[in-house]
Amino acid sequence: MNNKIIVINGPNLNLLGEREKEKYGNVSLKDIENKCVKFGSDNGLQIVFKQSNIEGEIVELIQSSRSNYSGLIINGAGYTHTSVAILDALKVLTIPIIELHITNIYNREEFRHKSLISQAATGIICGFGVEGYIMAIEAIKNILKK
Ligand code: CA2
Repeated sequence: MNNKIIVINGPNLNLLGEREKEKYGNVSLKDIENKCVKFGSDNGLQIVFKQSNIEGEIVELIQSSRSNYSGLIINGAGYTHTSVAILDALKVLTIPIIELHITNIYNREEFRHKSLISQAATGIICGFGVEGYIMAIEAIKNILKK
């Protein structure tokens, strides 16, 4: 175990804090990254933050996490509801995986109620706003401690 955690963010999350602030809050992805890195270092964990709008790039990030990380957090954004490729990539991993959503996907439109990637997740956090990122790091920290 190397205490490194990768946080993967899917499409459009690079726009956080710029649009739909009532839904997603007014902090940017960079603000969230800074908060996560700080929380990680206070807790003996190295946090590596990534974002991509491209499905194949997300698959590659997941594949390359296999031997380099002790845990993975993913906000698959729109791909959550559509991507068999991301599910298949996650299924290969043996490290803890937390699926994360800023909003509660179950009180939104019906097409968001189905997550394809949940099947590969150790646990799911959704609906707690951007604080969910810290909750997800804490969840992995507790799993790794066991
Ligand atoms: O609640 C979440 O974290 C979501 O993963 C966000 C996705 C959505 O498709 C999922 O159903 C739930 C959308 C990410 C779009 O991010 C934006 C951020 C700012 C402005 C516009 C879009």
